[in-house]
Parts: sequence; structure tokens; C-alpha cells
Amino acid sequence: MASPIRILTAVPICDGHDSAINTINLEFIRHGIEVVYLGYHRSVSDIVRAAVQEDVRAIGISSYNGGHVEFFAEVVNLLRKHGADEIKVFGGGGGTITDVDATAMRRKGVDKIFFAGTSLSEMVQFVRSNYGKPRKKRRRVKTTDIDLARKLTEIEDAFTSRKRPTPNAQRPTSKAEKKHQTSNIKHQTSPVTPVIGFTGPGGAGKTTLIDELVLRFLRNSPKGRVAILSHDPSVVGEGALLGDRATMINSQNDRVFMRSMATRGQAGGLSPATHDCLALLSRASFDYVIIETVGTGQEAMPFRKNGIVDLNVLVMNPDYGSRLQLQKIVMLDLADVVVVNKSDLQRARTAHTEVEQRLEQNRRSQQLVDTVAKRHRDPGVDKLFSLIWKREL
Ligand code: B12
Ligand SMILES: Nc1nc2c(ncn2[C@@H]2O[C@H](COP(=O)(O)OP(=O)(O)OP(=O)(O)O)[C@@H](O)[C@H]2O)c(=O)[nH]1
Ligand SMILES: [Mg+2]
Repeated sequence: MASPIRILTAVPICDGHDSAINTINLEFIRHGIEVVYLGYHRSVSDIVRAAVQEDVRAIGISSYNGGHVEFFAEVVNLLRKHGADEIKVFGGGGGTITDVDATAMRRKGVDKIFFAGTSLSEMVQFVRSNYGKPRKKRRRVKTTDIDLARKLTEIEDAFTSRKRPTPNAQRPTSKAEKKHQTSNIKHQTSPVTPVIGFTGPGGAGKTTLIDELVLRFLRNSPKGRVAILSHDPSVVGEGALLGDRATMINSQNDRVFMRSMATRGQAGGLSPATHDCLALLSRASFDYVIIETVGTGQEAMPFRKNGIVDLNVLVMNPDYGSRLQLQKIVMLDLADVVVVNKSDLQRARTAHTEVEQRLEQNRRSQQLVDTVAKRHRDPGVDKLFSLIWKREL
């Protein structure tokens, strides 16, 4: 089976017209395309960085507020500068992009501009026939991010084409396990990258929280780098909207390597290729690796059996229901840290008390933290940050 086509879509800086691209994204994912959506008001460098890290086939830009000739051309130029000119650029902007503009843009290296009145199926057809062919063998590159991004694609593709019959065979082990395994080896020098796993129900604020923690990490560690492996579900047509990047603000930074993964048919919050991708990232030179699962249900325990994370963080929404629901959430037994996010909401106080009582029954040293991830400089997020980063992982 061929891997889904992966593309990135975005709206340029100083432009909030995202209704067209939202409709187009939906049509693409229904037709089996994986769309990494970067959101609106995005700069050329943010778009190119994301496209390189995500190793997409093409970038689709929707532009309405003018400056499109220069903006699209800058994206093409920066891709070239990074040695990533195999990533193609296309897009539209209704009547704001004239025929004359489109000709100028094509001359500057843009693949195709879609005008007002084009049907959605024409766009799907274009993407399939232009960006769906198997890739030619790619030359090795020196830039580490491009190289890393391509290796991650190879891992994902191998699982899709079933070249990896036994998933998890080379699963990474947690730092504790690795320590145990190597305790008899003298002079062990290679550093082991701590892996922090974030899970919890859809919309609880996992991505927003990770973004705020990354901000604190970047400030505390002026030269450090962090990797994020973020999951979103594949839909029935086998496409996926990989939308976590659209929520990220602080993580649009050269010191953050982020990769979005679709679950590609696997239940439980992760993708069949997650473990191998994680193994690769934890061997690369990052100070931390963060994983975000898909929004999960009561029975989910995405990090349990495999020991792939060093710290297990469950992010909850105060609106989980009642005490009875808390008895059913398996992750409440397994998490090292439980975060009640959205503490600005009315039910947050009650949620804190109920979750605290539930955790007491476990008789383990689990931490409970209340946060408001969407508020800058939230003291709860500060507390979580010190807990994670100052902890001996
Ligand atoms: C809807 C709309 C809004 C909504 C936006 C809602 C949203 N969240 O997107 C609201 C009301 C908020 C809005 C606000 C503004 N708008 Co307005 N808006 C429009 C409008 C009416 C439609 C745009 C649209 O979504 N079309 C629907 C899409 C699906 O169809 P389409 O545009 O024909 O695009 C086709 C192809 O090009 C292709 N396509 C488009 N993008 C892409 C991308 C890819 C990857 C692909 C493959 C294809 C593709 O898909 C379509 C298929 O047929 C246009 C006028 C118009 N008729 O175009 C003005 C328009 C774009 N807006 C305009 C302006 C000025 C503004 C404001 C600055 C107004 C103000 N003074 O406040 C603000 C700015 C907002 C901001 N933050 O950027 C101007 C821009 C003028 C310019 N560039 O010179 C326009 C042209 C109106 C006008 N004639 O003055 N706007
Ligand atoms: N009121 C409130 N809203 C928040 C808070 N944190 C995040 N949100 C909002 O909650 C919504 C979902 O946030 P995300 O960070 O995307 O949640 P998520 O858990 O990553 O979602 P999935 O990846 O889809 O499972 C967004 O609209 C955020 O702005 C918070 O502390 N308070
Ligand atoms: Mg998320």
C-alpha cells in the first residue's frame, strides 16, 4: 500500500482569511491526503521550517490580503536556500490573485495558482497527480533537520508498505530501563534523551500546554533543542488533519523540531511507526523529546506497556463528568503527573478536589497541578515546568 500524500497548508502573515483553506483541507483529508495545517498569519520562515521538518511533498498557500507575488516567491526561494526545493508550492486567493500575478508567480517557481470558481475535486486531482508519485531516490543532505525529517518519512513509509512486519521490534526503552540494561557496562558515555509523554482527552489543552512549556524551556536553555512528536487521528478516507502546529506559537522556532504523525489506522493514541520514530529522535541531539497522543478515551493507556516515556503526563479538562467518570479513567492510575488544565473554568475547583481524592486511593507519589495553559505566565504552568525540568528524569 502506498503512503498517503503529505502536504502542508497555511495562510500568510497579516492574513486571517482561513475559511477557504479550512474547506480545502477538509476535502483533501476526505480524499486520503494528510494535511499538516499551520494556521493563519504565518511567516515565510515558519512555513518553510515546518515544511522541511514535516518532509511534505508540497505547500498550499491561501492568500487574500495582497503581497502574494512576493510572499509565494519568498517561500520558493527559502526552500531553495535550505536545499529543499523538491517541496513544491501551489495555492490560491480567489479574485485577489490576477492572471498577470499568477504568470509572474509561476515564473518565480510556483507550481500552480487556482482561481475563483475552481471545483474542490479539481484541486484534489491536481495534488494526487502532481504530488502523489513515488519519490525518486533522494540525495543525502548535510542539514540535520532535513536528514532527520527524511529518515522519519522512511520509517513511516516502511510501516505503510508493510516492510516492517513486527511493529515495536526496535522499540526505544525508557531511561530507567536503559539505565538498568546498561548498569553493568563501564564507561557508558552516551547521553540518554528524556522522553515526556502527554496524553488526555481531545481538546483538554495538551498542545497549548506543551507550547507554553517549550517557551519556558527555550528561555531556560539558550542553546538547547527540543523535539515534539505530535499525533492526530486518521479519518475514514485515510487522510488526516494534522492540526497541532496551528495551536503552536512559541514552538515555531529553529530550536524546536516538530513532527506531526497520523495514526494511520492504529487505535490507542499513537501510530504504528511511533516507537521507531521516537527511537530515532532520542538518538538525535535533543535535550528533550515530547510526545503528544491523539485525544484519548477512558480506556486508553498509550504509554504503558512499552515503557517508551520517562514521564507520563495526563492532561484533563475539568468537565470530565462526575466522580464516577474518574473511577473509569485508566490513565489516572498510570500517570506520574496529572494536570487539571482550564482552571479558569467554573468547575475547576471541584475537579481539583475530586481528582486529588481519586489519586490518594492509588497511594503512589503522583503530582497534581492546576494550569491555565492559554494564559501567558500562568503560575500553574511554571510549577509544571519546574516539576518536569528540574526532576531527575
Ligand atoms: C469571507 C471574507 C472575509 C471573512 C473571512 C472569514 C475567514 N475566516 O476566512 C471576513 C469577514 C472575516 C473578512 C475580513 C476581512 N477581509 Co475579507 N473577504 C472575504 C471574501 C468575501 C471571500 C473570501 C473567501 O473565503 N472565499 C471563498 C473561497 C473558497 O473561494 P475563492 O476565494 O474564490 O477561492 C478559490 C480559489 O482561489 C481556491 N483557493 C483559495 N485558496 C486556496 C489555497 C489552496 C492551497 C488551493 C489549492 C486553492 C485555493 O479556492 C477557491 C475555489 O474556487 C473576499 C471577497 C471575495 N469574494 O473573494 C473578501 C476579501 C478577501 N476581504 C478583503 C478585506 C479587505 C478584508 C478585511 C481587511 C476587511 C476589513 N477592512 O476589516 C478583513 C481582514 C481580515 C483578516 N484578518 O485578514 C478584500 C481583500 C482586498 C485585497 N486583497 O486587496 C476582499 C477581496 C474583499 C474586497 N473586494 O475588498 N473577509
Ligand atoms: N479556557 C481555557 N481554554 C484553554 C486552555 N488551554 C487551552 N485552551 C483551549 O482549548 C482548545 C483546545 O486546546 P489544544 O491545546 O488544541 O487541546 P489538545 O488537547 O491539544 O487537543 P487535541 O490535540 O485535539 O486532542 C483551544 O481552543 C485552546 O485555546 C485553558 O487553560 N483555558
Ligand atoms: Mg493537540
